[in-house]
Parts: sequence; structure tokens; C-alpha cells
Amino acid sequence: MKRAVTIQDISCFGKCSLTVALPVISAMGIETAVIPTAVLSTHTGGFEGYTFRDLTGDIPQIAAHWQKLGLGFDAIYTGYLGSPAQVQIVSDFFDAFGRDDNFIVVDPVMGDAGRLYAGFTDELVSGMRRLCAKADYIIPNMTEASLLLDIPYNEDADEAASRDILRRLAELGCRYPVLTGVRRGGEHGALAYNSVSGEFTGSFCRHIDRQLHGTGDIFASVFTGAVTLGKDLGEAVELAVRFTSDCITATLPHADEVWYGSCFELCLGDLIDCLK
Ligand code: PXL
Repeated sequence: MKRAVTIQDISCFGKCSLTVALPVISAMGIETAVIPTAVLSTHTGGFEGYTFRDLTGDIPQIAAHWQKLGLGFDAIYTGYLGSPAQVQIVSDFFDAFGRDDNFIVVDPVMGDAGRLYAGFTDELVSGMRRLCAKADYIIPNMTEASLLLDIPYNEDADEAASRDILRRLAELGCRYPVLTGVRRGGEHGALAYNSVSGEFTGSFCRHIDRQLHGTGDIFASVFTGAVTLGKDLGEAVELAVRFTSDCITATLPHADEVWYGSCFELCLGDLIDCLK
């Protein structure tokens, strides 16, 4: 059985980060270890007065125990990280657990729709840039790509502009950048760049004009699971685009009740079926 570890916060209510990554990657038949980086009462996107317990100090202790046990992982996948100090500790985790025969996915969770998430600073952005340099795959959305590259946010970036962004993302030091939120006519999807072969690969589906929380985490979780299972870059992007789109579609009838996240649970059965 393949084994992944995902490192991100647990938002107790509101579907994102670990409450998405753990069920999605597990459903793909992959053992999924977790390191919760913080416990929040809710995610930070739209809820007032959320609590935030920082678990940064626990991460090196967890890592040290795992090293003593001789544990290893086929995939290491990081998402939302709450502070620059945490980014450095995760970077140390990569040094300790990264191997030639495993891979690292960094989803540089920092913002959406042209804005940084609450509480994030320039220092976090530069830490995330350094973390991306250590990853095999990075999965920024357009907002995060513009922060990483220090360029203006371009909501309407077309395929040609997206290719240019991907080439520049690879120059940060990551071989396989994947850009989400790419527009192509009336479609929406993701474009990936294999900087080793120079090839681009993308997947698109009908654009649904609906901003939902946690869709980036759904995409990154399915993508990580797919690569862990041996899918190639194009197949992983295709599966992640299709599943994320299915989750958004499944949420539309419930949209008033679930503005805090998508109904991905309704689609897990199909994800399992399509991997059989
Ligand atoms: O979905 C990304 C995410 C993860 N974790 C927390 C968040 C967000 C987005 O807002 O607030 C705590």
C-alpha cells in the first residue's frame, strides 16, 4: 500500500485542509498520515472570531519520533501553513523525509481572487517561495502564482499567459508546476508544465461561476493521490480537474447551506469507482 503524509491545519468546521485531504487521499486507497499544523475553530474565509491554536512546536517532535520509528512516505504534501516559522520547520521536514524515490507536493496556500488570506504577510510569501524551490510539484492558483512571482494578479490570464507564468514558476526551482484557475474560452481548468521535457499539459471543463471554499484543497489532494498511484502529470491534472468540477456541481443544489465548503462527500464514491 502506498503511504502519504499531509501537513496542514485542521479547521474544525468548514471543509478545507485536513478535513478534505484525509478523506480524499484515503478514499484513493492510500494510507494517509497527518501532521496538523494548527487547530482552528473554522477556516478563515468568511467566519468571524475563529480560534487559532498554533502547533508549530509539535512538528519537530512528531518528525523526530517518526525518524526513530524509521517511517517513510511515498508522497509528502503540504497545504495551508500558518506562519513563517512553520514554513521553515516544514522545510526541515522535507530535508529529513525527502528521498530520491519519493516526491514532494507544495500547495502554496496564501490567497484567492487576488487577495491574501487573513493574517498572511510578505514574510510568509517569501518563505513559501523558498519551500516551493524544494518541491517536485507546486499547485498555486492565479493569486498565489502572482504572489510567488511578485507580478500583478491577472484574473483573465489566457493559456499563453499561463504558459509564461508556469515557465517562471519552474525557475523558482520546482520541476513540475501546476497552475489552477486557468481560463480557456468559457472553460476553466488547470495547466501543468513538465520543465524537464518542456511539455505542457492541461485539462479544462465548463466554467461554473461559483467561488467555493476548499476547492483548491480538493484539487491538490486528488492530484497528490493520483501521482502517488503512479499516474503521469497529464492524468493527475485531468483527474483533479474532473473531480473538483464534479464536487462544485454536486454542491450547487445545496449552495445556500454550504457556503463554507463543497459537498465533496457526495462524489467520493465516483472517485473510488474511477480508480478501479
Ligand atoms: O482552503 C485553504 C485554507 C486552509 N486552511 C485555512 C483556511 C483556508 C482558506 O481560507 O482559512 C485555515
